Amino acid sequence: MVSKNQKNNKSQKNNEEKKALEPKIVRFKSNRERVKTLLSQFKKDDRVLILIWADPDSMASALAMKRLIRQRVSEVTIAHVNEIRRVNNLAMVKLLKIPLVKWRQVKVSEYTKKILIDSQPSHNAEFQKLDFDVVIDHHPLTNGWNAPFIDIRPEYGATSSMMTEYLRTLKIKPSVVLATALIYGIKTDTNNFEKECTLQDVLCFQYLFKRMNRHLLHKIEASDIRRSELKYFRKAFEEVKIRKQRLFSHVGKVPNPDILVVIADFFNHVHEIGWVFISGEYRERLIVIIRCDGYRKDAGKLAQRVFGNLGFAGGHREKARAEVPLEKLNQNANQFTTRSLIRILEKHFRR
Ligand SMILES: [Mn+2]
Repeated sequence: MVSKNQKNNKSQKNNEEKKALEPKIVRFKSNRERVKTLLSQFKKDDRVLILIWADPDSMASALAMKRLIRQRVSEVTIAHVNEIRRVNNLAMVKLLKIPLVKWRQVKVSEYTKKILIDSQPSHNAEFQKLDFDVVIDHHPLTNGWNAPFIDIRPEYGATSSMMTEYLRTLKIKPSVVLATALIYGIKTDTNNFEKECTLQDVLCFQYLFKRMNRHLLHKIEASDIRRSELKYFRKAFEEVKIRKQRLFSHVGKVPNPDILVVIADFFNHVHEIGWVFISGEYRERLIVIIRCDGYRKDAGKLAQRVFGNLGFAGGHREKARAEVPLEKLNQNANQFTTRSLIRILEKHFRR
């Protein structure tokens, strides 16, 4: 019998051993060699577990991995460690029928091989407990782990692009569902190619574009509001106050700050409105979403100036966000109103 203490000692020792590990990176001469080495990790009777932190890129990449190996092994299961909350991601799972199981429901001992995709073992406490056979990712290389097969390419905008290359190398034509998933993965992780990415990401996008279904993609991208969240739109409309081409609305308590972003983006469509400020309360914090046209305006700088010393504030020229603990504003949650929002911001526009 192993006592709890012994067990703790053992896991502590394991953790220390893992910390000292450094992933051994093999440089492949070609895509062909890389794919061959990947496939050589698997045997016909292997039961394979693919583990992900579910987001569009990881889900698409896991689907592609399943497609690559499903006929070469006896079983492939995709498990996710996080709760999927974003409505777009829920829509992706539902519309593309992505076969996912929750990590809690997985018996790891039933699997002979484990794959980690779009993450590295050091990224998450659950991942850290496991020894992976394959790790494929596009984040910067981290220490504290190793695996028989490693493919880390930080210059890539998305793991979906890397997986598209694997498919192409094996001349596997992706199905409509898989192509649509991979396109959405690339679009999300590169922020529609606004973030840093490589020519490879663009080429993969072009290759997948002919094979995807744009109606499916559009429905996934457009689904960003829950039915239960429509009432916050009504509140936002009731609260709208416009001062000199600046639109303000305090929505009050929200179950998820994402809805404030959707509302702010909506009001940013209004002609002749230069600035949009939408605020709400989430977990004892005031969340302020800022939108403007970015022309001779800088939302990020304004957020910094107004909220920088109170909490988190930042963003780009046309989009910004601030999160401030309500106590720092000397306000009770129910005392904060659209007028308070106007008062905080207007003095920064006066010269
Ligand atoms: Mn990714």
